Amino acid sequence: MKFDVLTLFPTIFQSLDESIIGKAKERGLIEINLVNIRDFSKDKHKKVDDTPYGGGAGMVMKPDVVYDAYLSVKDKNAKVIYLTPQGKVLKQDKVKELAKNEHLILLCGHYEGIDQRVLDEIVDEEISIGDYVLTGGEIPAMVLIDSVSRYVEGVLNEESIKEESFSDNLLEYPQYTRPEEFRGKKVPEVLISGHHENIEKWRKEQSLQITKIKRPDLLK
Ligand code: 4GY
Repeated sequence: MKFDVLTLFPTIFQSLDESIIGKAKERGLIEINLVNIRDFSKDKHKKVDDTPYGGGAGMVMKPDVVYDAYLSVKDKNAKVIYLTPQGKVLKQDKVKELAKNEHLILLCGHYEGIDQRVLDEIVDEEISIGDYVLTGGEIPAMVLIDSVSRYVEGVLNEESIKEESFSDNLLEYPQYTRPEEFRGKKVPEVLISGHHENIEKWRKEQSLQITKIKRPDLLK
């Protein structure tokens, strides 16, 4: 699966070189192509933003520069996503849906945002990662890449996929590792018993209880 990311701050995405997503890149399971929007400024000062018409604080990203960055990766089969608090709030079902795409183009705004005309011209879908305001779309784009990549074949081990579909729409049961006793607290007996049926039953119960207590809205 390929992600093209249009951004003024490509170095923000360096954390995607680590851990599971970094491995997935190395193994060629996903490709993350970072496109620096500034490279498409024709201005001698590499200007990418300007003051807003009608006045007001801050700067607006120029439509022509963003459009030329988009043209460099344009693909009729790709979906163009703009990360914005105005978008539909991202949920796991949507994450799974997005993972069916072979090619996504993620547009990251910064400052006061991007000129509306180029958004109207190129954006297929607006997505928000939650009801709060960030300084740019870069962190939301990384959230989308990370969550979607988990559904790309081979990125996670098959075990975790099975366990996840088993506990669909529930919160995870608690996990324990050695030592068997920590600050006077023992690991639940059933997990040491080796009785796989009982362990499965206990975990399912825990998932349900924890969901009831912490996120009852998920059960409705
Ligand atoms: N929340 N979910 C979000 C955001 C910042 C100015 C447009 C969010 O997705 N994006 O807060 N984005 C703004 C910053 C340009 C995006």
